[in-house]
Amino acid sequence: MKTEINDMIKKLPVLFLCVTLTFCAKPKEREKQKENLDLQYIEAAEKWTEALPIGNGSLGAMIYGGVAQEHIQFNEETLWRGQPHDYAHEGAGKYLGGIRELLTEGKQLEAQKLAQDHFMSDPIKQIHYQPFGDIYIDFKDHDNFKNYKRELNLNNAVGSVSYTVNDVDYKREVFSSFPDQVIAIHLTASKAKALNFDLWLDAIHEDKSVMTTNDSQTLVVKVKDGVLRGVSTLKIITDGNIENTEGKLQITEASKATVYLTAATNYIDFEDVSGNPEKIVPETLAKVSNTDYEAVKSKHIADYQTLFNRFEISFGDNGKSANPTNQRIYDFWKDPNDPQLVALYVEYARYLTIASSRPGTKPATLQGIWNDQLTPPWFSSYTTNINLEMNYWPVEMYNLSECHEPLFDLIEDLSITGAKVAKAHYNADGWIAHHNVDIWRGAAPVNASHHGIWLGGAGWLSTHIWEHYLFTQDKGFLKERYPLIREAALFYSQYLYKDPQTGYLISSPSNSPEIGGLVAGPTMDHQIIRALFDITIEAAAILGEDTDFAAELKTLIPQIAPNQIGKHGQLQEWLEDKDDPEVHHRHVSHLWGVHPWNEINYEDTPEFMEAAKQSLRFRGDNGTGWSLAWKINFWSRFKDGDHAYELLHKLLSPAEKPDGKVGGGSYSNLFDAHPPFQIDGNFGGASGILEMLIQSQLGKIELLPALPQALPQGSISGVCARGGFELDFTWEDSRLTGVKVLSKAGGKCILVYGDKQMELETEKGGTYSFDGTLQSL
Ligand code: FUC
Repeated sequence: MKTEINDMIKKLPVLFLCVTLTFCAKPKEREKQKENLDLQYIEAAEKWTEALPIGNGSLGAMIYGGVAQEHIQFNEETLWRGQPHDYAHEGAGKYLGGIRELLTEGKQLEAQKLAQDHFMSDPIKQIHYQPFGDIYIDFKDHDNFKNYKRELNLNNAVGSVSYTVNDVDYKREVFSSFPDQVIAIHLTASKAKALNFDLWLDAIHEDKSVMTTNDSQTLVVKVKDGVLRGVSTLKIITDGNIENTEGKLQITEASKATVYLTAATNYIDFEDVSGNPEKIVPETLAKVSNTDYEAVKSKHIADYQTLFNRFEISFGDNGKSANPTNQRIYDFWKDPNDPQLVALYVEYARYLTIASSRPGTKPATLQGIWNDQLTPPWFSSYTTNINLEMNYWPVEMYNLSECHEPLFDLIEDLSITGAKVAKAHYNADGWIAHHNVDIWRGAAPVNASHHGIWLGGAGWLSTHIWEHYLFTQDKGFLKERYPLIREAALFYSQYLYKDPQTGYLISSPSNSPEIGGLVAGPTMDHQIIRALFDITIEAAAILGEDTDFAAELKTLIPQIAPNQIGKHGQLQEWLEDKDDPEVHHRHVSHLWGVHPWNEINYEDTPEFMEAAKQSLRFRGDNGTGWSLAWKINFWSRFKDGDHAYELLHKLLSPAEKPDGKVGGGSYSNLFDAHPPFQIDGNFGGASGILEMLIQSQLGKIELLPALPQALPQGSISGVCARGGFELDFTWEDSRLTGVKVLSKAGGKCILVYGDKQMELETEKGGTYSFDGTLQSL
């Protein structure tokens, strides 16, 4: 008895501590549920899109996981072709009036020609993001192996490869550390001195050199047609012997070895290339090279988990999560009944955000930070007529708000280069960006006039600043970045053109991305400009600034060409009623007002909602990866979760099907396939899944607005809503069972579930719990 009491007493403080911790736990301290969050394979990667990505925002790598030879292809985000350059075309503005007149007269081809000859970026093309280098590790006599496993663990952002040769277990771990700015590779063998390998660096650049010392190698690359050079050094620490043999580090009789690699370029910003990678690289390595591997790993995991562990999502696990990821993608195509894969897709997008977009880094490109080609698809740059923004759709919702910052820094750069373009091309103040941007922050219209002259860039990007404010309620942030919004609005206020035919203010010349050529007055632009004017007015009022300018914008809004319903019952894509229901183009730009924006919604404009749905039906259910992803978001806003899930089914199906068909879907490493690989679909798809579960665009938080039948049970926690709220909620049998709201900023919170609505005044830091009928607990 005494012992039992003693035991109880011993346990008491522990129990008490647990209770206290649970009660006090802020969402960021939440322990991550141990759901299987591994991407896992029983074979090495053969293709790049089978390799597994790691990244710390700037330093990324793709791990192939070969047995006889490991190949780790790596990138550093500032290695691009080209040089500081002002792409504005001096004198272009002289032709603006002529282009507009030709469009008004219906002479589209002449307008496009005039624009092509005199109005385009100088030069007409932007430039490419570059791969950096390759790490190779050759293992002797490892051809006969068993128990092979290759994994990427999303819980700690560590990739690993393990297998057995002659009863010796070999293991590699690879990660990219944000705190230490290195890629770390750790190799072990279960038997002493069994580790023997050659290690070296290489690159596919023509201009490259490799220098080897006792325990390190340095790769220097120079880009073609440009001023940037990259320096990368790896250093090995091992209990075995190291020899420099024919330019390779030969390691023999080791039990363990750690390789640290870092890389840098001379890029400082879009105007300055005076950086000194020869100094940065050894300094970075010196800080880490005497540190024990386990310490570097722990620091990496702790840093990563401060971001990753804020959020959890689960739809249950029907046992398929034990299967290799490539098999799961294939099985999902046959039968989309693997709810855990849907949760994994969201968590993977969060992983990719953290890996490609950390404060202080550049935003995620079309491929994040991962690229192995000297001439990658679409330059692996920033396409702003959908792709760049899509990369950031889920970032606030899935609780990675600070990872949004690189986008705001890019907007800051564009406000400088885009101001020159505004002057040179439109004789206007403020700033503008067209459909493509590169690391030199080119903002002028590129490629061809029929799609390059698209005027939505500055407006759409600026809405991200407002969204960040809505989610965080951070007025300091709004004050700091508000000038970007105001200067974009200033541009449009001067650029809008009174259509001689309709009398409306229209956007001309422009384009409905990337369909129908150069036109006067595409619907999307007007939606974007209205949204921008609205948020400028609201932000100015919050900050107590720019009263006169806000009043001017208020008078402009009703003059802008409105949304219109056409003869097929569709939302018109253009000023004229000329939509062709047979055209199944991947872009669905005129539905911008449904998602990501909200001027078209069931409450205020149900008839436009129906028309938009009609347009989406005409466009059909096929598309490139990002197009499928956008359609998931649309169908969620249309509150048709089952239709949204049909699109998700396509997005989560193999990009390369066994029947030889290649289409929008997922590669075996779960990278989105346009095809080719584009990361936007990963982020857009995750956003679409979240939009099925929670929407907050109309000043209310709607729970399970578009829950598909395929996801009847689940839980989500740490998901964010506009107004500064963070929510945890659960559902069973397709019905809400409970919800908890954390109010980060105080103020009114309106919760909606089905036909129930609940309104409460919250206090900053307060938490509020409800049952499935929204009754307070
Ligand atoms: C736009 C899209 C293409 C592709 C490219 C990067 O031009 O129309 O589908 O995603 O961006």
